[in-house]
Amino acid sequence: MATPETDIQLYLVTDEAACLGRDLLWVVEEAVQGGVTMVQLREKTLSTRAFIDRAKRLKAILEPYNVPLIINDRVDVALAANADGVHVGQNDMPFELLNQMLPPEKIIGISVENDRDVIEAEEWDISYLGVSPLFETPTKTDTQKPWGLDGLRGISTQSKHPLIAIGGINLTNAGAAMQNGATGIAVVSAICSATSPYEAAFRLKSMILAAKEPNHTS
Ligand code: TZP
Ligand code: MG
Repeated sequence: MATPETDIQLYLVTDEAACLGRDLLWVVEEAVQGGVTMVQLREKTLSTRAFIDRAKRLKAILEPYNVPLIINDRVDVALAANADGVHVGQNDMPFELLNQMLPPEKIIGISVENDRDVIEAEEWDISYLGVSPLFETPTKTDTQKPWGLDGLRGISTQSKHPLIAIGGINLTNAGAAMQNGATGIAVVSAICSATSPYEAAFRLKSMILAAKEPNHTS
């Protein structure tokens, strides 16, 4: 497992429907220019071939910015597109198998939805935990109970892994997530559905950086 060169900070998870008819690759590039530091390609309906094709095109866009590309669920697609890593949930490829299948330099992220998931993941050499969902969100509804800020703080006292909070995060609560133990945040709609994905990413990134300042008070 690899650690990303820099902190994950602002992680964009893609959702074509959330892009409101705009080109997904355009949305992602705008967001990266605004400050996104990692991108996850999350496709639930594409054929394998179309998924690989999209991943390759996204990789070519992200490479000049030195922004890693993570593939949701599909280790085969990640390997075929030479992506930088894979993100899995609790019903996807188990960590031990993923770890055997991926070269050691690849990033592995895992979603945790309850305390047992967190404890189990402590044993594993992974790049980050996705704290999922932090808040309730219409973007993904097949989840367990949201962690909330108290739950996030609890994980941060317990886990050695970087914590990336995801679910219902936007400009109104990104700062609170950071102040309650997140090392970074992941968003879908706050960027994909924003009028300006560039502007949304820029503002979210500014909040994250402000919350990371040692004498930050608010
Ligand atoms: N995993 C947990 S919540 C979620 C995913 C992919 C969706 C987050 O979407 P949004 O729009 O940022 O709430
Ligand atoms: Mg999954």
